[in-house]
Amino acid sequence: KKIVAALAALAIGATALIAPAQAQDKKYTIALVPGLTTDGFYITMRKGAQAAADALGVTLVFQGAPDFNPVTQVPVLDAVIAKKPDAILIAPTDKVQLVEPLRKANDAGIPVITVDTFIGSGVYQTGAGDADFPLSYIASDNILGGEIAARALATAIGDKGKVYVSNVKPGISTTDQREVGFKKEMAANHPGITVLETQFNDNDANKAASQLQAVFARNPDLVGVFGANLFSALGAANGVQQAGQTGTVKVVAFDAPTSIVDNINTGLVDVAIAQHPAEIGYFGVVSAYAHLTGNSIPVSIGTGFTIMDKSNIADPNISKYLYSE
Ligand code: T6T
Repeated sequence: KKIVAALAALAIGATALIAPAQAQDKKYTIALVPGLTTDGFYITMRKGAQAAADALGVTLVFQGAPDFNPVTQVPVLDAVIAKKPDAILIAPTDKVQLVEPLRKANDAGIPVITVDTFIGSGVYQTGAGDADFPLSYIASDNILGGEIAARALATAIGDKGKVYVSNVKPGISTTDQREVGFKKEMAANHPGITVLETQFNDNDANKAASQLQAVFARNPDLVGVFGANLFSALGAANGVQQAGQTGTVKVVAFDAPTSIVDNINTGLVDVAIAQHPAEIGYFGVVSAYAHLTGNSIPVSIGTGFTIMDKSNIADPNISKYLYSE
């Protein structure tokens, strides 16, 4: 019996020794397809992904489209699939339109993890629905982010008056959820606030700025705006400035490009809600690697927020969450 037990222990020991060595021999390539390439949010995500890739000896390929649009993202994805990476991390630019293109990757045996945005309902590996095949979803809690934005804007405007959401376009999981969270919080806890119709800017800051001025022209008693992503927020803030309403029309911004610091310091933006995109990238690569080396991974990983305002923006523990350029 003892001999059998000893042999079994040896066998287990031997596998334990061999498995990591084999894993190290294989040089994995992981592709990261962002929502778009020229966005501080995804540039920062790439840095986090690269840090994990360096630590694990993985090759990271970063390939994306210049704008946030399924029409330009799908051909990039097709090109990435054709190169047969070991895994794909992707921020799908539409929760419906990216399902079939991503299924091609899955059918080709390439594991898919979505980062930042999701497809379908974002609840994966349930056996229900036709879009639950990705292995994991790694992102901010965007409903919560919208609620935080609503509370911040309510505080800034003394809990009363007209506000609206400057948003990208319907169908993007993240920004849809931020709007849902924002409206839910306003309806539940801020009866003195009227939320006007959402303005969709197609991720174009200039369009968001013009829309701010048009909404203000129709509603001279406008007191606040929630910019639901980086370009929506910067555009809305520029619109407030161009309308000569700095400090009168309050701005709560989702995302934290470096230019937000000036906007906060001059009082143009009251609060910025920074996501932690480097963490999303880091844990994306670690999760893909864990899966490729035979380990199970969480079906979802949530990353946090850092709330920035005039009182804390100079603190390095806060400003370290500003996005890279
Ligand atoms: O807000 C981020 C990201 O979370 C969203 O999905 C799309 O817009 C950003 O990239 C900011 O521009």
